[in-house]
This record gives sequence, structure tokens and C-alpha cells, in this order.
Amino acid sequence: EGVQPQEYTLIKMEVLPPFPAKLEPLGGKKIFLAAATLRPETMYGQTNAWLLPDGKYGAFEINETDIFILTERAALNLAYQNFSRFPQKPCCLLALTGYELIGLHLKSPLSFNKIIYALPMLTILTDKGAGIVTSVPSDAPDDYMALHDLRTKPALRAKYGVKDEWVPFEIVPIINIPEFGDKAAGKVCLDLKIKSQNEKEKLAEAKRLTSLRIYRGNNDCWRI
Ligand code: A2H
Repeated sequence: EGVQPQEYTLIKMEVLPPFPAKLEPLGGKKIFLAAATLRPETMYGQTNAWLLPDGKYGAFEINETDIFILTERAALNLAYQNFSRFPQKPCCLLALTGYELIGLHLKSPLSFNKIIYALPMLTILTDKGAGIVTSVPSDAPDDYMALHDLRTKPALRAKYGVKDEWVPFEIVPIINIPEFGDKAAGKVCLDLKIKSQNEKEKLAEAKRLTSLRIYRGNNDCWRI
């Protein structure tokens, strides 16, 4: 099998004040966390963003007005698609760690909650997408379990300095899949008795089950 490019949709989530001291040098421009997704139609159900605490990120100048926070690798890929201040050259204004970004207040265009927060997910790969993930716990098993871990493990919240009020209170249902209901990820994770975000194999099966979709011709469900 040859290597094929993977096409993602990039979701821009605007960083809102209060800005952490670390981001102050960037003042004046719009700053976004940028997340890569295969499921842009689920953005109505987004409840937070995920990043890797130990991940290396940068604030990259994209054009006159916008700065994107993502991995260097993603910035390079964007630079080759005309998304960089300088053609084919990422322009990094500031190096950042995921840890420094936890708790950022974000505004996402379609999300039900006006403000959502950047939270830690420990299974993020920094060589995929943007290294930042938009969280849709209604439909994405990884997101559901990472949220479950944060909600049920005070020690995990303490380790990463996550305030209780940053953890989304409710899952926002958006798609009804007849066999699984409108919180398909949670239902499948429960059925498979998945205990944490680290259960890689079971989560792969949960993702397989929740992505077997057929288009039903009404707004209940798309199963493709
Ligand atoms: B998907 P593929 Cl609702 N590390 O978006 C880990 N996971 C990452 C990532 C990274 N660096 N970058 C993107 N992803 C996630 C929405 C979604 C996604 C739903 C349901 C399933 C689903 C909301 N999260 O993905 O390896 C992102 O999560 C199921 C696989 O390129 C992205 O789409 O196939 C998906 O993985 C890209 O995975």
C-alpha cells in the first residue's frame, strides 16, 4: 500500500482572554488553536479541545491577522499550502508546551457552549494532524474516554492543573444512530467495558463500530 495524503478539516478555535503570561508577546493578532478532524459535521457537539501536555507546539504566523497554535510538523504542511506568512516556511513566533496551554479559554464557531477549554489528552500523537484534537464526546470514543478519565480522576485533574469548572458538564447529543442512540460513543464504550483512554485496542473497536454509518435520508442518522 502506498502512502497517501490524509485530508483533514482544520477547525480554528479562537483563544479568548484572559491570556496566560506566556502568550502576551503575541498581543494584537488573533490567536487560534487549530485542530484536525475527519468529522467536521460533528462540530455542533464539540465540548472542549484536547492537547498533549508533554507535546511541543508553536505559535505560527499564518498571515497578516492570524496566528495558529499547532505542531511544527503541521505548520510545515500548512506552509506548503499557502498558509504561512512566508511561502513554504513556517514562521514560529513562540515555542510552547501543551502543559502551558491547558485551560485556555476558546471560542469555537459551532459549539453549543460559548466558551470551551483546552484540556489534556494523553494519547495524542504529535505526528498526526495538528497535534490538537477537537473533542466531541457524543460521537468520538477517544474523546468520551478522555473526558471520563478527567471527570472521575481528581488526581489526574490535579496533576495537570485542570480546574473543575473547565471540565465540560454535559455531553451534547447531535446524531442519533438507531442501534446506539444519541450518545453513541458512550454507549459503545460501556458495551465494550472500556475503562480508560489508554485501552487502545478496545477503543479501535469502538471507533470501528461508531463509524459504520449508513445515510438514512432524515436528520436522525448518517450511516455510510
Ligand atoms: B476525529 P486518522 Cl466525532 N492524535 O475528530 C490523536 N488523534 C487525533 C489526532 C492526533 N494528533 N489528530 C486528530 N485526531 C483524531 C472528531 C471525531 C474523530 C469524531 C469521531 C471519530 C473521529 C472529534 N474528535 O476519529 O488516524 C480526530 O478525531 C476517529 C478515528 O487520521 C480525527 O477525527 O484516521 C481522527 O483522530 C483522525 O484519525
